[in-house]
Amino acid sequence: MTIPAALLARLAAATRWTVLTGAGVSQESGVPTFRDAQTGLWARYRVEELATPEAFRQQPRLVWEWYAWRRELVAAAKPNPAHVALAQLEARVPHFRLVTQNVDGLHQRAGSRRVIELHGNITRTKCFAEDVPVATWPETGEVPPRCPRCGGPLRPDVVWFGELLPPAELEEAWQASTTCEVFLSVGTSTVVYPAAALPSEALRSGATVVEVNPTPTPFTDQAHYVLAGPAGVVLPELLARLWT
Ligand code: BJW
Repeated sequence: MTIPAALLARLAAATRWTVLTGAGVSQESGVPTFRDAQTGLWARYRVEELATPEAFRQQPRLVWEWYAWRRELVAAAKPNPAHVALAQLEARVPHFRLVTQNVDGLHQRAGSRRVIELHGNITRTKCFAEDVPVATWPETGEVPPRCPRCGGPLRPDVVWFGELLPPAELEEAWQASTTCEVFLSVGTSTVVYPAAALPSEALRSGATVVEVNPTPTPFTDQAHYVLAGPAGVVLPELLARLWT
């Protein structure tokens, strides 16, 4: 992997970094990305058909079971070298912000301490009707289980299409993207808004913007630098070139 010397110099001099991650970062941990075909039982569904409040209203059991399957996948997955490299960056860079669209918690399991989760976390559950977190519920065999307070259906605590992102996290991500010196967009297709606007906002605010992705995205042509390769290879290499 060739990393331009000018980029290395820019990164070495910068103290304010913001990194946006997407599903590609967890791909090497065996967690499927969204715009790749799903596998096995779920191959005939598209994420747009399952990750919506309408889908949950119409087919709550189907949607709950999709998340139950994904929760098991995530529980069995381990952080990969990309997650580890980002945790190491947090420890080295004075003002480092990690913004993720991922709901799998693998950044935290790799040691990242401050993670801005824009789309929630699949390991948490909330009440569909009341929108409040629910930690435990009676196991009655019903799918989805019911909220112990109101009796309504429980759902994963993630952000579906058509729902608002958590306002504090979105504001923090916006601040981090518009005040950094370097911005890395890693393993995201940059098609799902408002997260997809963050690399452009960083660019507009004067940051040096780097995309890390083996495949071009709608943002690729705007990035100052493109490191075309898997995040689990590119990020450790970047760290090694900067600090050894
Ligand atoms: C590797 C790799 C390796 C592979 N290394 N890379 C403006 C314009 C148009 C539409 C809208 C707009 N604003 C809002 C919308 C509507 C909608 C939207 O954006 N639609 C678009 C599809 C057009 N947005 C919303 O509804 C959002 N809400 C909102 O904005 O509220 C206000 C509003 C509502 C309605 C209208 C207007 C305003 C909410 C979005 C919530 C997204 N939720 C999901 C599901 C989360 C829960 C769950 O996990 O089930 O979030 S969808 C899914 O996509 C998930 C992801 O976080 C998100 C982004 O996907 P990501 O991470 O980029 O993954 P992929 O699969 O797309 O890409 C993987 C990439 O990795 C690829 O590029 C590979 O090449 C790469 N890769 N291996 C590095 N080893």
